[in-house]
Amino acid sequence: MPVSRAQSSDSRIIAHVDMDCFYVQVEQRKQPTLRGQPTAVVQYNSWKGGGLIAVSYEARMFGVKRSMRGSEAKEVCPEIQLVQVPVARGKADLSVYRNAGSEVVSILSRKGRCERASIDEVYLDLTESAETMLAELPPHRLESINEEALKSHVLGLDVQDGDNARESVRKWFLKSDADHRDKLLACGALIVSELRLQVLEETEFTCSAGIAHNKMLAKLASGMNKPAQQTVVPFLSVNKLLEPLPIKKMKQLGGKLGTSLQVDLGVNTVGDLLHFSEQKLQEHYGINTGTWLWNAARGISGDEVESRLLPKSHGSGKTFPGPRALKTSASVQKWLNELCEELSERLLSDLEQNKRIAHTLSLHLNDSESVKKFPSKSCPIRYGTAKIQEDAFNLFHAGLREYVGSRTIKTKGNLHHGWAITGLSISASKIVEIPSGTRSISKYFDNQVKTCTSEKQSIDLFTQYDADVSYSGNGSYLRFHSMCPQMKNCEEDTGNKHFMPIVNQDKDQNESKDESFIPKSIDEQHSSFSTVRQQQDGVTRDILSLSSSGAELNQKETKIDFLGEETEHGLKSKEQKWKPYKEKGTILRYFGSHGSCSLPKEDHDKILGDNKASSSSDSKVMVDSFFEVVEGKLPPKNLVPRTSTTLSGQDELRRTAWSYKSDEIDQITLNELPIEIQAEVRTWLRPHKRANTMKKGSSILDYFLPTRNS
Ligand code: DCP
Repeated sequence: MPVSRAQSSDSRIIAHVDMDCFYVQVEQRKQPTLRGQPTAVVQYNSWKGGGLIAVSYEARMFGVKRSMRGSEAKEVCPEIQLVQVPVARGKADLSVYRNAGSEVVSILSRKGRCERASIDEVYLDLTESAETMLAELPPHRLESINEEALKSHVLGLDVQDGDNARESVRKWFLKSDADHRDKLLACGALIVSELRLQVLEETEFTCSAGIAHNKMLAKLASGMNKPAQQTVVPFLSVNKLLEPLPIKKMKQLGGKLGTSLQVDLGVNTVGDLLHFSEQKLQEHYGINTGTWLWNAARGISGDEVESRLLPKSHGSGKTFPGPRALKTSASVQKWLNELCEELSERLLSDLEQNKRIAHTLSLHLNDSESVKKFPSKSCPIRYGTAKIQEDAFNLFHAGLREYVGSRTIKTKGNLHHGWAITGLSISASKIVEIPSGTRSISKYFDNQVKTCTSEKQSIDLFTQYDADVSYSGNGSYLRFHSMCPQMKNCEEDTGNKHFMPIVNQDKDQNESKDESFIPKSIDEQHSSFSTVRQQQDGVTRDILSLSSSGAELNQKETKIDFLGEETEHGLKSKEQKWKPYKEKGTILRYFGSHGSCSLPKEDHDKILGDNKASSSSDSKVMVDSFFEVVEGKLPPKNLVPRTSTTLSGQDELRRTAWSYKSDEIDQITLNELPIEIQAEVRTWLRPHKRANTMKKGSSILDYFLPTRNS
């Protein structure tokens, strides 16, 4: 149901930019010989030449439509060029189009808040830029108006033919006594025309745009004059635009609500809707929807342009029409595996490029042969292809149980009666950015790693992390667990019990739970996340856990059985546990292992000298040494300040390992910590000057560990 939002101002300048026959343009850029030719992009399924999903404007002139199949298109336009969508994993691979969309977004976002609405659509809030332009160099003081802007369609302008139209538009731009809102719109139109030119220059793509005072009107306008044109909606022309509009063309009215307006109230156009009072509409559709409808009919909409350059979710799906419907668990699993592999790649690339993680995995299925709806299911996401595949398949079974009732379900390729999957899609949503704090900490230490790597070891040694992160009110808890390969054997058995609450999407039962999975910080591109419920100090917590790259790590994690059973895969032996205190000091361990990273075992032993010569485990040596440094057990001679000028070989090793100075650390990072912690970290990072006060339960540890009562 639409949500009514108060309109903050009727002077906002909002643009909606929509790429023209987008997939075709992407293909034409790849193959320039296709430019100017009737072209269409067809689906992977080649039956009857494949279904058309994008049609060039040249082909449209021949009557080619998106609803056609390739063979039909050939009939109406024999010279049409049909380009097949790229294929990967036996299905359409849209990454080339997605990436092309991102190129455009990066250009459009230069002038204002930018919301990526789909693969080829963007909303822009240009209010500030337009106001600045109006204040500093309003259109009527411009020496000339660019040609692209002069080609604008300004609704309500009375124009007859091409030349006059351009002259009328010029006058409209230059009108110095225009209404303030129109002046702002004129500025917005100029800005959009320049942006569109930049898009063309930098990407070779054309786009069309609508410029208005809100999103709803801008979106309606952008499609009015395509391709490669823009349409402006002055305030006084809103009614003229809306009144004749078929009701179903309005955003959010294409479905049941629009049908109800037609059937129940006899409303066929937006103009018809104007005859109903707000109260009447509220009586029919409730207070909120009633008000929304009343406003929409008058072009009033308070929807804000959200600041979002990246997609809200990632999804991968495939349809299996008619005889290709999936009827066995094995076939569903095969395709789920393909879809999950793609999803996993996209999640990792999002993590790598944008430092974002998703929280919810959802499975949607369609059985078009049945009237019964296949229930959508979701659960917290665990990163790593194998885990996503496993979880997705378990979601399928959870859905299937519900769908077919209590009958026994066989899972090994046996034919099932009573279901046929015609659509399968898996998605990852609730995507959040990882907070910057530890990003900058990591960046700092990454630099250290790179520095020391060139001297000592490969950076690859440090690409694996295992971290648990949970949020517990002000007692933020961050758990970083860094693993050099030689430390793997020291993995603690945390006793983590992974529970994957399967959420019935339709009921969204566990939605609120996900909030507790908000990570405080994580930064590692090859990492893998999972939500786990951990029993600690007698308290059960939901924790997002980050482990090294995906499937490979399954063997050292407790596996989840969706159907309630819990199985253990290669859990570490009890002897390999960390000491309890050390288990908790994971941020210290994180720093510690980075500090230690430059040191091969023998060097470590050298540094540790008598103190740790008899240690039994390489990794334990490193970690213990770090903790002993932190606890002030090691003599300060091991902590040589970076400023040392003449270094012996041993000193050189120490310098690389331990001499972090607070003034070399990104101040933003420190400033993000609570005041009392900042002071302590600074002291901590100058170990040679540090007083011997670090104890168990010190404030830095308190900060990074869960509070006892949380
Ligand atoms: N698309 C798709 N399947 C659909 C609709 C669209 O795969 N049923 C893809 C192909 C389109 C792209 O999304 O190129 C953008 O969709 P649009 O609806 O914006 O259509 P176009 O950009 O192709 O054309 P137009 O210029 O009319 O916007």
